[in-house]
Amino acid sequence: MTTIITYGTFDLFHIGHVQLLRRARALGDRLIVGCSTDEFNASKGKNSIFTFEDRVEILKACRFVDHVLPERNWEQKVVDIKEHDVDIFVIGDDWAGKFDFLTDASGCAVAYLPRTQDISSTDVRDVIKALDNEKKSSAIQSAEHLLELIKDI
Ligand code: C2G
Repeated sequence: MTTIITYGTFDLFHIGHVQLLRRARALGDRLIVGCSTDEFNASKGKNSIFTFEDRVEILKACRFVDHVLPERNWEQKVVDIKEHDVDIFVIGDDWAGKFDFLTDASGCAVAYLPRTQDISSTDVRDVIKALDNEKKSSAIQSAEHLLELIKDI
């Protein structure tokens, strides 16, 4: 039984997350995901749109994921890897080199997978904001047009 582990925020779940989880799972028989809590996110300087509880449920619904645990701090990885008898730690290559220490610290292999281009939770958030602004300005325009019509009565 080859066990894989990865960690992340996984906010506004998108194809980049799916590809990462699919490829991570393909490296073994079981994939564990550490989902960043809202508090840990704050320490990463991130505030997610979806709550921790919702992000956990979405990950659990993903067919590549076998188990989800809370990621509360940077230090827990070594303990998690030993506790769950993890063989490979996997993460996107935006983190390349940052977790090499895990091999010496916990005896697992470390794999950095290429990030999926042109998609991020920030991009998705920006698109939603832009659509929202568009809707607001068209609502204002139609209200102004209505006011003009009323004035002319
Ligand atoms: N990812 C990806 N392609 C994207 C976006 C994200 O492959 N276009 C990967 C990231 O490299 C990461 C995972 O999806 O492996 C989750 O990404 P985030 O939710 O942004 O996680 P992050 O903020 O990088 O937190 O302790 C590790 C941290 O918790 C990682």
